[in-house]
Amino acid sequence: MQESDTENSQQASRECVLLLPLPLDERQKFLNKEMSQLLRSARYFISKEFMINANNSKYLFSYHRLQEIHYEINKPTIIIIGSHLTPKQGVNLENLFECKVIDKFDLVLEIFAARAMTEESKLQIDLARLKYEHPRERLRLMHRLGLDGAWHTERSGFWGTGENPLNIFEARMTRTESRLKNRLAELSKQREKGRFSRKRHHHDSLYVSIVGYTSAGKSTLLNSLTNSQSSVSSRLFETLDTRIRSFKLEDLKVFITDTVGFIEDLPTFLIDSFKSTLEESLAADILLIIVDGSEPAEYMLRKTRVSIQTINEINPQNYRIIVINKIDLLADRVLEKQLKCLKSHFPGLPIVPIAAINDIQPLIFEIDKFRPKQRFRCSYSPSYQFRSFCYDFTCVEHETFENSDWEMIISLRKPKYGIEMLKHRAQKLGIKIQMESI
Ligand SMILES: Nc1nc2c(ncn2[C@@H]2O[C@H](COP(=O)(O)OP(=O)(O)OP(=O)(O)O)[C@@H](O)[C@H]2O)c(=O)[nH]1
Ligand SMILES: [Mg+2]
Repeated sequence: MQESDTENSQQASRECVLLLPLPLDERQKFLNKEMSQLLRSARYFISKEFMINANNSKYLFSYHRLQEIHYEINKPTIIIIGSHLTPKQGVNLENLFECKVIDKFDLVLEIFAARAMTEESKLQIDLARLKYEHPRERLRLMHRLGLDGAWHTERSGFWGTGENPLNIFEARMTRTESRLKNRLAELSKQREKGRFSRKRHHHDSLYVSIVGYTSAGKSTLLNSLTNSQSSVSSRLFETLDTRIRSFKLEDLKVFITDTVGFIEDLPTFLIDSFKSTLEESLAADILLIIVDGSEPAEYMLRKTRVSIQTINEINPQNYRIIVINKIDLLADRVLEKQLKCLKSHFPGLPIVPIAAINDIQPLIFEIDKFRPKQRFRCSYSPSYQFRSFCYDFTCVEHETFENSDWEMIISLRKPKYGIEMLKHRAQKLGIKIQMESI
């Protein structure tokens, strides 16, 4: 595992001026806070920061305030906007400040581009960048040609046939986009072949996928489960390329995938560009949705919601478990509160608390439940405590209650261990049980 934060902060040398929307609600507060994390991850150093009323459709921010700032900051080299800009707003701000203007999406793309290692993720980023730049480049070109405000079709006769620079530009964009898409389709087909051959060879294996908000601890969990050395950092979007590793749970081989993290407030076309990779990563038997339990409850809930929404967009039909991570940083009382909070907002989803760095046993136990099952009839002297223990640790299929004996039909994935555990519990509670394989 490599922790490279110190190194990163030393390299954080690009200076920028940050313009944030004045936070009028909790969501904007959260997004502004996240913006500084994104800047740190992209190695920017903020020389000045301003919060401005976002009440102007042409420039996003109050024009009057922007002029004051322009005067105050003299000659900035880079201005970063803590929000998304329409192409028109982006170009207007560039013209106003006469310098490079980067919005939130642009910034995320920069981070992604710096992390991309494989041909596929590089192409996916190129495609997203092309879609982002296309309308902006067109506006810049129109500005240079003195066509501001006029749509090129309105002036089609102006350049003579085939000479219109806007038509040439559009044709170039279309060619580049289809070249990128074709190559991505080829790569996707190759991956599909790999996946099928893996499934054919390991048909009795279990496929698990780790997903969740960026920096929740996905790669740390992958490392702990498989004893590997994927890069881990508090920088956002440390992982970009999907990784598949495997580990053994006794006789059961488990394949586990770690992939790009999610974030709130990204345009769908970025998710679209990564869709095929995400689709493959999410095509697993179990989806582990990792959340950082050490964050304040409202952030934890917000990030869990974003993760589940993003997953739902891809719509995989598989079993989901919420894994609350970093519990080593929590007092028992706080953990209880966080668990309660998750349970009430996401009813029906099992929740497993872990510390990916050093305490993953509860998750292994949960994954192990997916082993093929063996069924038993379990008769026991009436005890509500024992009954609720069975509900927690086995799969109860049916139960009957007679005066002297209660009975359950249960199934166990690891019969030897399960029977031992039930007997041990019964002994502690001072009740009699009888187990019979059926
Ligand atoms: N205290 C504590 N820190 C953890 C735990 N798990 C992860 N971390 C820290 O959380 C940070 C993010 O961990 P990563 O594993 O890189 O998170 P990720 O979800 O893979 O992040 P991205 O790849 O950026 O999406 C790192 O600084 C880890 O050391 C944990 O159980 N306890
Ligand atoms: Mg990671």
